[in-house]
Amino acid sequence: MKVFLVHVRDPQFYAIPSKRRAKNGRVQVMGFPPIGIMSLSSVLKRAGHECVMFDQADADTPDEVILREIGRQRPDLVGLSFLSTTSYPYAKVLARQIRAAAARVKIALGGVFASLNPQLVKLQCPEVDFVCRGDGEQLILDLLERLGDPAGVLGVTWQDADGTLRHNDSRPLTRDLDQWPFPDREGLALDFVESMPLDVPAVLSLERFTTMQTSRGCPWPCVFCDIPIFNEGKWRSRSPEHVVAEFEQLQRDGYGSVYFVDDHFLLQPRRIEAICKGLIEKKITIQWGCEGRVDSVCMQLFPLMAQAGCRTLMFGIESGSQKVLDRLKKEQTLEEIEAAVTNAKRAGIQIVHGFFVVGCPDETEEDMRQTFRFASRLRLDTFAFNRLCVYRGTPLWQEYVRRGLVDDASDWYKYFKCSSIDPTILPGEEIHRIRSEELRRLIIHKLIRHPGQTLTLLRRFVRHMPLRDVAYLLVKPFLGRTQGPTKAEVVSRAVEHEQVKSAAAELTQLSDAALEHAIRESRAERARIQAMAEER
Ligand code: B12
Repeated sequence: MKVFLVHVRDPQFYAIPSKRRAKNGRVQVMGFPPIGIMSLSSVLKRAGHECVMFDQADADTPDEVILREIGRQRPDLVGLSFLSTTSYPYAKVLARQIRAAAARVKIALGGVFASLNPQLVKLQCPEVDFVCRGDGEQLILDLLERLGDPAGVLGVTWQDADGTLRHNDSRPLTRDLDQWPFPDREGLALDFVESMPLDVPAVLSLERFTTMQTSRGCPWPCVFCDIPIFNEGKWRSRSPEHVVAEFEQLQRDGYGSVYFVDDHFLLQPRRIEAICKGLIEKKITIQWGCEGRVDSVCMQLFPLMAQAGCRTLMFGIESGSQKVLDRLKKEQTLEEIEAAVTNAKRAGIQIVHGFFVVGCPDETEEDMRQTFRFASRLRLDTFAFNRLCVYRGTPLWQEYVRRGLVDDASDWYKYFKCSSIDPTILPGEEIHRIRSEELRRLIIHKLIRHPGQTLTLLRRFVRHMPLRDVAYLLVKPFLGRTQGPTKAEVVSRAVEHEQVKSAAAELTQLSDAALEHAIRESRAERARIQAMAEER
């Protein structure tokens, strides 16, 4: 059978101009590859199906091309894959357009957001035939065998001929992840460029970049995260041998850099030790990065990890106030954070990153300032201070429902900056002011007290980015609030600004009628910005 898989995303999160191409002629995208559809594609191809992938970040295949190809090639199934609440509006609009263009094609949706809200999504998107929950590998194979009658396909939510909503039983989580082939990375004509995550999109390396998933899930109870629900509180992993074999394949394919998208890579010391030893033994030269908790029992393995090519280690630090950490149910201490960062730097990990959140429930101005003071004590190379947001499926969402701050029936497809709905949080403007002030102080502190560390990092950026863009990254916090993209941002397209995030949140709050228009407008706006950047 023929399957089309589309990775739906908000293109604003991707910044490299469309005309830029890798040496092999492929369009370059700054961001992560769509490893979800790549995983499904290899499973489909191994089973003898035909599979064509599209990524909405690919300027060569805008939606019109995807629609045209659906009309021309008439696939048996179109699978739309998207991760988060932020990309749901795009998935909804695309599903509608596909239905309008091809009345009979079967459409399936999958990914974290769809998995957590299946009935609601199915009712709101009647154009979609199947909402698929959880792991998709076996599910999509089973679905292809029962497209006409999916009653027996575990993990599918659908509507029968009478219009009755059917929510098939869930699929038991498979622990044997080694059974699946490596993702089909070569099936999509795109090359990816590695940048710092989310709010610091500075280019890290121009080596061929990809992501890898070596484990799924995280058992910790942080109130802002929905991963424990998505994975039923379980953590499952691939064997070290399977992971090392994938690295060997990637090395043969010319990749130079890999980032693990595991929810908690640092969970099991014996497995990590075996992976690192395997990478060293097989002479893998690929540099890699991962994220994990600071209280990891793997800390003594940091030197071995560095030796095995671990260049980047990202910690979910969240706050420098123990009170806030406890409120977020982070179950980690400030001492553990300091120990983890110090040990990672001592071990020779080149880039140690701290993810922080501000605008947390019950966080006072003093707590927030304490977070920045704490960050300046840590030997972090890079850091990001994002506003805490709330998503359905998380314990925090449930708390807000109980407190009457969100309405589960009408808000389920929205997400909010916590500061815009929770009265125990400082107002957004206040947070912005304190954050800007403290960020400036932190940057000056880094420049004066740790000039070597800062220069090493800047040298890395300068290797791959125009000097003016790097300079702009540094001075941006000193420029005050800007309206819309500044000239320099237009030039680099490598600097995200807060408005993009706010616009993404607002988009999820629009009525369906306004949605299509808003997306069209924002795409037109982006095309204008891009054209200006390319003109220069
Ligand atoms: C990597 C990652 C990113 C990358 C994006 C990578 C990409 N290609 O787009 C970056 C860093 C850019 C990112 C950004 C954001 N992310 Co993110 N991200 C992740 C992370 C850690 C891993 C995703 C991944 O690669 N998984 C591996 C692949 C193999 O799994 P998968 O895609 O889920 O696919 C499997 C199944 O879902 C299923 N499946 C998927 N699609 C389909 C389709 C069909 C038809 C079928 C049958 C099956 C199926 O089959 C696949 C194989 O089993 C997840 C956490 C997680 N575990 O999912 C968070 C996560 C998805 N992100 C999250 C968030 C909030 C965001 C941001 C909004 C953050 C922000 N404020 O900016 C942005 C939004 C970006 C966007 N436009 O969507 C939340 C989403 C919560 C929610 N309810 O919305 C998550 C769950 C993290 C969390 N702990 O809460 N993210």
